[in-house]
Amino acid sequence: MSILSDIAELVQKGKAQEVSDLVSQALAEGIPPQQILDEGLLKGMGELGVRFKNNEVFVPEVLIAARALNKGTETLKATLVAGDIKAIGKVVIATVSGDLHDIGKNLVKLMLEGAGFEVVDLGTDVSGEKIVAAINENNPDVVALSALLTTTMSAQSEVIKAIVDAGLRDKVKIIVGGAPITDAFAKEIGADGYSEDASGAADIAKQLIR
Ligand code: B1M
Repeated sequence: MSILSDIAELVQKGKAQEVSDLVSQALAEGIPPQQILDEGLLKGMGELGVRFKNNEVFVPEVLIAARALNKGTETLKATLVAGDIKAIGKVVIATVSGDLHDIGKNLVKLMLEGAGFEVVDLGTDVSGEKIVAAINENNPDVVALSALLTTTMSAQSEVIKAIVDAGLRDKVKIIVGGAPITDAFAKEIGADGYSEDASGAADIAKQLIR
């Protein structure tokens, strides 16, 4: 389907407005949002990721592409997220300390919102201390932690420790994810749930609050 490959290519070129326009066009043509996400937006970022790894493109190009991808997912959001439904629960979400990657986190947020959760997004590079403060302030049912670097995986464990130390562990369920995270790692650090992808994270959050 050429519109999807066009989206993938425009993500790599960082053409935010064109990406957004083509996503709207794809939706108008009746292409399912999940397919636009997987075969257009994420395919583009996946291909760029390979070129990044091979030193064919560098941080600025990847940042511009990330902005284009985020703009595309924003355009999808209206379709993926239902309107005026009562929230089924509240989630505090963050990318952990030392980690600036937010595309996966944003997708998890989108899927959680689509599943009916209210989501408090603390952004990237978030410390355990800030997460503890956000739990006290927002009283969430679930804390969702993302990490994309092998060097920041351990920060997920530090957040869980901070939550335990603050005496809040019984008050929240904790889910973790991100490319280097595995189910075994999640269990090892004492998380309640793990998913390798964003829609799975929303399913697990729903199961955990049941
Ligand atoms: Co970064 N980066 N990056 N980067 N970057 C990776 C992750 C890397 C694999 C690239 C590579 O070398 N092949 C590599 C990590 C190596 C490692 O640790 N093993 C890497 C590196 C090394 C770095 C820097 C150190 C590079 C440098 O400066 N020399 C630096 C670190 C900065 C920092 O964070 N302190 C860096 C910087 C950047 C940019 C800023 C340029 C940019 C981020 C922009 C942004 O996010 N706004 C960037 C990007 C875009 C990437 C790649 C290309 C793409 C990541 C991405 O967004 N993928 C990435 C290579 C790759 O993955 N192919 C790479 C799409 C996204 C949808 O997938 O985030 O995995 P992902 O989310 C998935 C799942 O993981 C899951 O759901 C999503 C799919 O449905 N998921 C969860 C994520 N969070 C979840 C939470 C859950 C459940 C599921 O529950 C709570």
